[in-house]
Amino acid sequence: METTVVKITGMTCMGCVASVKKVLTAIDGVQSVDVSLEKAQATIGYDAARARPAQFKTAIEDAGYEAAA
Ligand SMILES: [Cu+2]
Repeated sequence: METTVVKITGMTCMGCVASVKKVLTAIDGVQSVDVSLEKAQATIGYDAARARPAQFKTAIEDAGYEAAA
């Protein structure tokens, strides 16, 4: 399993955290998601054969937040 950290701008409450976690968890190949409001980041564990980091950024942005790898 690969792990990547994505910085996220725009999360203001636990609802945002839940939204981000939901969209990331829905991506095929994602095995674990830890979203921190304090650190403004998501730590994502994934199968590199099935998911690519670019997908995480897109999913976060589609959910209404800014993402930077
Ligand atoms: Cu919120």
